[in-house]
Amino acid sequence: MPIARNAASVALDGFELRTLHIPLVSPFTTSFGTESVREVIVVRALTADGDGWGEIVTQNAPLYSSEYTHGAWDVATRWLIPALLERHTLAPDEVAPVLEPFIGHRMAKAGLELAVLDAALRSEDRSLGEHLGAVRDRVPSGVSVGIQRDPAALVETVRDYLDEGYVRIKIKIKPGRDVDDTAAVRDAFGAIPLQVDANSAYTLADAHTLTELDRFDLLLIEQPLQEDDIVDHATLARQLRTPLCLDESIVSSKAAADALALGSASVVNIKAGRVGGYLEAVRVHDLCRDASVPVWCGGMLETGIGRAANAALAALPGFTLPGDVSASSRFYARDIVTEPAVLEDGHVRVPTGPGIGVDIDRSALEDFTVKKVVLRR
Ligand code: SMG
Ligand code: MG
Repeated sequence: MPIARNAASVALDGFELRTLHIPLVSPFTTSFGTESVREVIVVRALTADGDGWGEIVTQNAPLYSSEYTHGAWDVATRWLIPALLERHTLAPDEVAPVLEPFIGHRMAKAGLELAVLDAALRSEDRSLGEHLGAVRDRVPSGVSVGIQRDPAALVETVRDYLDEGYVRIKIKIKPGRDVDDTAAVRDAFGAIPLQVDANSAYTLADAHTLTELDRFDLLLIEQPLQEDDIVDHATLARQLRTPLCLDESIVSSKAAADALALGSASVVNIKAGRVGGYLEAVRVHDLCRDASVPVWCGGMLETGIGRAANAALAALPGFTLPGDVSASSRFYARDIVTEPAVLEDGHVRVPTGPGIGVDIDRSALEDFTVKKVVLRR
């Protein structure tokens, strides 16, 4: 089946940006901190043919990566949006080249690109899944479990997610909360599909601790070392029996190619925000698929906008491992789309409607908005 990845140009009138504060159903703790409220930027592309929606997946603080919400707002309003508005018409695949002179800020760029892509696809009555090359109508759903009070509490939290039907468990680890937490989950639930994510909390000097995890037959260890520790990750990978997966380090398809060439990873977590957009995410997918490297779709606690887009991305053929594409209810009691992602038999459905395939719940959007600006041509 030929994959059509060109979408029509849109006549851009402007962009609306909103910062939202959405409460989480429970605090989410990683090796770098705890979050109770999701601070996120929602992007609305205003075009002659209708609106398009995107999401900038930064966190409130620059702890996962160097990007953070206030910084993304600043660079988007001061530099990125003005550059895009210089163009009268714009195709989705022109967004990245127009923004390319501005270094970094990939999450901000990705959110803007998604809004333009959504507007273009809606105007053509085509779905994002069809556009990206989805081959499945639903994707297996894994869940990312934050660090809990103690291993016993972790077991109870994991039990609830397994009861809901999640098909793969990922637990967050950090020094001092690694081997015992993993052992507790293995002891309680046997051979479930299980993986761990360190969010860069270790150094090569901790290799002895990380090799202890080999005995748990994990699917993978995600991002044990720092973002730019690409050589150290290769050194560590040679010492581990468990597959090493990179998240933070894979900031582009070039970074992915470099990591694979060096042997720094044998699995790749693909996040559109981290690599600068869904179109670049497809390029990471394509090169990993060519190299027979399995990939899976990561998450950034997306609202219904990014969650729908992630389901479409995760339906591409190279996504052979369950992703962090969970039900909206994993994080939110109230989402900002009218049909939030739900778990059905351990899977999330790939939306089939035009564009991202979900509609915005305008009253929820208003209720969570703490800041708003409209920039027009
Ligand atoms: O959206 O399900 C989700 C979150 C998945 O653990 C998750 N994301 O490093 O993979 C990761 C983290 C990044 C966000 S931590 C605040
Ligand atoms: Mg991760």
